[in-house]
Amino acid sequence: MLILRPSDVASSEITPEGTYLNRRRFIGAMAAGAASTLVSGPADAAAQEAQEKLTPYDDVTTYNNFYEFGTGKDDPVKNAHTLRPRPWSVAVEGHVRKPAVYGLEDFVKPYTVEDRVYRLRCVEGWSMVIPWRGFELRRLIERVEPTSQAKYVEFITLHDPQQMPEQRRGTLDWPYNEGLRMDEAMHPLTLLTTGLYGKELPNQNGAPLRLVVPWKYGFKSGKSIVKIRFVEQQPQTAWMKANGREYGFYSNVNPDVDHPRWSQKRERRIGELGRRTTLMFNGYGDQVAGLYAGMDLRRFY
Ligand SMILES: Nc1nc2c(c(=O)[nH]1)N[C@H]1C(S)=C(S)[C@@H](COP(=O)(O)O)O[C@H]1N2
Ligand SMILES: [Mo]
Repeated sequence: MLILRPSDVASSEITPEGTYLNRRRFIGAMAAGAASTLVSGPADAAAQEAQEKLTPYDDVTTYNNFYEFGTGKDDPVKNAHTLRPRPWSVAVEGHVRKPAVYGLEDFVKPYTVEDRVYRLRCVEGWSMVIPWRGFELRRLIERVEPTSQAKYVEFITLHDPQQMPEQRRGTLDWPYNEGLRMDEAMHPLTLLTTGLYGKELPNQNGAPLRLVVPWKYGFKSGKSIVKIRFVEQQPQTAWMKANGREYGFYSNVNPDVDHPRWSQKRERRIGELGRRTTLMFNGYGDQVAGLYAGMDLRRFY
């Protein structure tokens, strides 16, 4: 039997956007555990905390990548009203002892954490800082009891051209899918999110359930997930199928491995002028570098 730990942040404490930069809240988040911190290590903690402001809600929800609604940054906010995020169910299948179709309410509430502030680094060279509401994916994984054959987890987005009109076109091989190695999926930083800035996820951000893996490029964070499949072989993802030379399975943020068409050394933080240095593993190296010990990250990009 799993021990459920309800969020220790009461809903009455949820801070409205704009007041998030209260220094004490950030210190509180750090004390609560390494996994919930924005910063990568004690040495640069104070500096990072001072420098990294949350990306304004209006930018987070109007400048998006969600190709099911078009390829322009402002297409998702204009077009995603056709998505119906409720009711919603998620099928969990493959190498698990307890396959199931879950309604969102089945497990979300007791596991929910608020205010997980993560950087999101798009492979295109822009980034944001977003406070998520969600739950650690490992809670769901523990619940469905994967067998020893489960080596990878695949995440599959809704496939319904009525709700996602761009799926009538061949922009990608629909449905959008992504994947993680089992240890990456079990990492406490890996979230299934249901909200941001203390509110339900807007459709354009991947309502009602969206993966967030902060040390990887943004495209690994699949939106509007309807299926989670435990598999033995590394899945082919939508982006690998579109261009496997440019988009690998791991896709860890890595300033030393350029995209074939551009450098990944720097990034533009949305809302800021100028560029910042991109950090190895997006700044989460202290927590995740161990997952890749001994791996050639140029080969496994
Ligand atoms: N289903 C789906 N998920 C997706 C995408 C997409 O096109 N379809 N785009 C990805 C990319 S490239 C990025 S950078 C992030 C963007 O998330 P945001 O719009 O919430 O900032 O979502 C990712 N998840
Ligand atoms: Mo992206």
